[in-house]
Formats: sequence, structure tokens, C-alpha cells
Amino acid sequence: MQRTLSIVKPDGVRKQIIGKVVSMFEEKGIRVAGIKMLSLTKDKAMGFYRVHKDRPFFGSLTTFMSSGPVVVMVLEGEDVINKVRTIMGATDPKKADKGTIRNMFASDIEQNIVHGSDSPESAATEIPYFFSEMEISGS
Ligand code: 3AN
Repeated sequence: MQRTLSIVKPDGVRKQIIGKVVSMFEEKGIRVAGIKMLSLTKDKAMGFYRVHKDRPFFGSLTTFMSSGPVVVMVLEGEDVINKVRTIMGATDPKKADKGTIRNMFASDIEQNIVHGSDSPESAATEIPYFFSEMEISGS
């Protein structure tokens, strides 16, 4: 059993599609093991995306991520990291497969509705960035 960290980004919350995003994961048999809404400060967003600190979009990405509330989730299931990334679709919504979250709901490469850890190593640092053990319910 594997875990991953997913985020409904501020654009997803503003578009009122939190439930749709969660449903698209649950319909594929993925279990929500932890969930909460919070607002990231610019500093907390910068910490989360520190691997991208030298990329040209770092400033605007972290401003966007701190522009409104987000919903952070721990998702659990077999091969859940890959499954979540398949359901999300490509980073650039123009390249995202039909029926994926980003294809259906995202407007651009930065404001792309949803985040999902890209590897077990990322999940292992991203989950404790937002959740204590007490906030995660194992299956
Ligand atoms: P993903 O979220 O698909 O794993 P990453 O990890 O490459 O994509 O990028 C992290 C986030 O940075 C993306 N979700 C997106 O919001 C933003 N981003 C990635 N590439 C660009 C870009 N070329 N221009 C603006 N924002 C970007």
C-alpha cells in the first residue's frame, strides 16, 4: 500500500470543484486517508516548491499557491502515486489526455488545479509537510 500527497490548488477551490476532484480519485478506488483545507503563506508555498526555486516560474507559482485556500489530501492505494498522476493528466492542460482533471478543468500550465507527488521520495517529504501521523487514518 502506497501513499501520496495531493492538493486541490487555489484555482480548484475558486472553481468549486473540490468534490469533483476528490470523486475522480475515489471512483478509481483510491482512499482518502487525510484531508483538510488551509491557506498557504508565501513562505510555506516557497518551502513546498523549494525544488523549483531556480525555475523562472517560482515567484508566480508561489504567489498563486498562496492566493487562496487549498485542500491538502493524503491518498492511499496500490500504486497510488502513478494512478493519481494519470488521473491528473500532464502538467500542461493542453497536453493532458481527455478525461483527466487538468484536461477537464485547468486553464494553464501554472494554474492547473491539482498537485500529486511525483515519486515515493517526494511523497515521503510532502506528506509530513502538511500532516502529522494523528491526522492520517491508515486502512
Ligand atoms: P507537476 O505538478 O505536473 O508534477 P511540476 O512538478 O513540474 O509539475 O511543476 C510543479 C508546478 O509548477 C506545476 N503543477 C505548475 O503549477 C507549475 N509549473 C510547472 N511548469 C511550469 C511552467 N513552465 N510555467 C509555469 N508554471 C509551471
